Amino acid sequence: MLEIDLCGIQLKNPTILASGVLGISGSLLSRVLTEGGAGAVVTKSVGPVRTGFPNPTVVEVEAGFLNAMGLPNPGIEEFIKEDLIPLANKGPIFASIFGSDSEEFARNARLIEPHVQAIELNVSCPHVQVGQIGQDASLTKEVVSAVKKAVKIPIFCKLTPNVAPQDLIKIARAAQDEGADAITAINTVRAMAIDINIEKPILANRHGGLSGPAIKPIAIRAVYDLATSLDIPIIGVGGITTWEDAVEFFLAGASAIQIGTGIAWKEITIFKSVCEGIKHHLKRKGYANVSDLIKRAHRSIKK
Ligand code: RRO
Repeated sequence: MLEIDLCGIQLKNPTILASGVLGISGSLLSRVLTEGGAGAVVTKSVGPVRTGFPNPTVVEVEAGFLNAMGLPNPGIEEFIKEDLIPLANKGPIFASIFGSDSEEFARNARLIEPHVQAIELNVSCPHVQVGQIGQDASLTKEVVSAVKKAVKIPIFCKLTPNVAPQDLIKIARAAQDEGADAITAINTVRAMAIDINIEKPILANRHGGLSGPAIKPIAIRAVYDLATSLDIPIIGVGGITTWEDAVEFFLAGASAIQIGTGIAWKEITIFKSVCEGIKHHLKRKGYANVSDLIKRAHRSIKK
């Protein structure tokens, strides 16, 4: 009932660990698949070595978290050796990669391809320069095209909400035209918090990305709008903490969903509880599987 086929990859359920949360080590990725019950996991974004931004890098705000980690990672070669090789394709593992240009993206994709089932292109971090690629349709096109030529496994392009709504669709179409197999929507929302006592921004980087329940309606809007004009699957992400949230994403047009901050909100077994809730909902509604829900909220405008 919950099994899905995502770009030719069989998942036991439609819940996926979002990049950046717990995907920092092989053992945590493995725990999310087994103990957590996720259908697949996405790694932390990896690419050239980066130490990340100084602390504070995370702050809890109303209904969410604000982060400016700054893409900290040990470098793609080290991550493959330390974390992916020991996992030896234990479950559907998707690699989130970044680079400063299309060649670097393609090189990183080639390096990681043997160790994962799909690649998610992070062109959308809201507070680092490389995240600006995803704000521009032609730069996004170049990256997707280069990676598509470099690897055979499916590629997902993760988009930023930090663009005008019409540009979000243009950028997604550009990715689809160059052969992206799916779109992941959305990365975090550019935001800020200020400490009223020290009278300065709380994050050392000043700006950060907002995640958690606060951004769910923005993500729902993005998925809904994208579903009106794309032919490829959309992976919905942004503020999911309950099965009801997941169902809302399917109705908007998502074929699968990712959970990230929801783990901090609840616990690692959130994937299992969301799946249980979806299953009961499908039964109650008399649906056979998740695909019966996908895009149903569009039916009044699309007959
Ligand atoms: O590492 C980060 O600061 C980060 C990344 Br790569 C991203 O894609 N989104 C985000 O909110 N933070």
